[in-house]
Amino acid sequence: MSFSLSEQNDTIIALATPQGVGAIAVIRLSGKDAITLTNDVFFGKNLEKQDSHTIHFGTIRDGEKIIDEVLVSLFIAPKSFTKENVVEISTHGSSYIINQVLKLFIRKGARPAKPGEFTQRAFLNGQFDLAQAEAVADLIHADSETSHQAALSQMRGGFSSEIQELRSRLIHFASMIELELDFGEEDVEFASRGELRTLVERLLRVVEELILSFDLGNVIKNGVPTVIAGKPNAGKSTLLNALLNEEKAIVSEIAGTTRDFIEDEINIGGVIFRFIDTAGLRETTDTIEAIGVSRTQEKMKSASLILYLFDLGDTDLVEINRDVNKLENQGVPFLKVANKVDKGNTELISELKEKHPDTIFISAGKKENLEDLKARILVLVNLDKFRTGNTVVTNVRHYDSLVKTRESLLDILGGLDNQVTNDFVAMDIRRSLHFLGEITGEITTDDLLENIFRNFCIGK
Ligand SMILES: Nc1nc2c(ncn2[C@@H]2O[C@H](COP(=O)(O)OP(=O)(O)OP(=O)(O)O)[C@@H](O)[C@H]2O)c(=O)[nH]1
Ligand SMILES: [Mg+2]
Repeated sequence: MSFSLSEQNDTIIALATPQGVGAIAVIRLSGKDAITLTNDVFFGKNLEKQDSHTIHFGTIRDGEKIIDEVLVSLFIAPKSFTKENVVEISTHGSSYIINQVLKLFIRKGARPAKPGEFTQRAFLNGQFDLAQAEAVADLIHADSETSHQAALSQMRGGFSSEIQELRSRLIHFASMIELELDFGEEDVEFASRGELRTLVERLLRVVEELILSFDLGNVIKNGVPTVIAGKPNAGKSTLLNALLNEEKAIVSEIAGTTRDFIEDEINIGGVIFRFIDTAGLRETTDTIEAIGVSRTQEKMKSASLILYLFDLGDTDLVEINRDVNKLENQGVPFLKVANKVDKGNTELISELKEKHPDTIFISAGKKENLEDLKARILVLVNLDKFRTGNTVVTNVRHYDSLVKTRESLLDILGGLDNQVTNDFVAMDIRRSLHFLGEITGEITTDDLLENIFRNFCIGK
């Protein structure tokens, strides 16, 4: 464990709001002496005689010197985030005041909190399980509506309760089989192998679904990788700039302007997209441009979405059909985007409307129809499944444990198929239980805990 038991008894203190100047700052204390220590330096009501969940106005003083007028909120154990006594002091948000208050408390016996120590105490005191504790960190770092939703639902335990229920059913089987082992040579069967197989298969389905959701979870956290691809001069860089509302990429009438890829994030309807502008696709003898083209092809393979952009004035149906065919074979979802609609070309436009009715006509240069394009992008990535509250795994640690769980579950099934002896089945079940338990924190190692809480910021 990263903290010794005696450290667990300390009263810890940290700034809970961001560093820097703000209208107010909140300093948080947690521990047995949180209220006594505060009462010592607070001039106002006697805090030790007040109810939990009350707020009190007064001054913080260092001897005779008034440091600030403050509001003190009291949370008496166990009705607090950490389940310990917690005091939150709202001061004015100057770094001078904050430092004076922190120093004063540390002189009186509080200890500066380590990163994540508040959340770790909450976990150790049974406020929530490990998956939920990690969700607290994800929630703080969530910067879009969808990633916020994912973290929130995980913090509320949606993810853990599913795992816990399945795990407890498996524990039942484990104990039955252990019991059989106790009977040694006798031919008894407490645990029906048929039922065990059914349960393991069900578990496998859930675990596999969670593993699959990791891709979606990743996308939610890091943005949907979206590649803008097409011939040189199609207007790819112009489109990136128009979506970003800034002149990020160089635009010119020279074909082959963009050589390396350029990327940036755009929030569309609460979902973060990572747009990647690429080198135009063409056969080229220029070495550097050729490297750019091969990078484009790599980016296209790993994209979640491709915007296939073409210049209405510089292509024909034969070429479009050929490109669309290639894209269909690649298997990455794509949108057909016809650019430079402001320049016309009525013939090709009407051909497209007939043969490719799903084409979107835009003018990147004049910023026309971009809202339509955004709406179509959102439909294509379809995150609705997630919005309705389905469980999404966003955490690499959970993902690892799930993959290991899957392996050991498959081992149980393999063992049943090959009619291995009970002790082998029991061993595989124990392994599955171990990995499932790793996710919720029923099974933890010192390294694991330290790793998780190290990623928190101080004050959390
Ligand atoms: N009329 C018109 N011109 C446009 C439009 N979009 C882009 N252009 C022009 O097309 C030319 C090429 O634009 P870019 O954005 O550099 O094209 P690109 O696809 O990034 O080209 P490469 O980087 O060479 O692959 C520039 O002169 C743009 O001003 C549009 O919607 N209408
Ligand atoms: Mg370009």
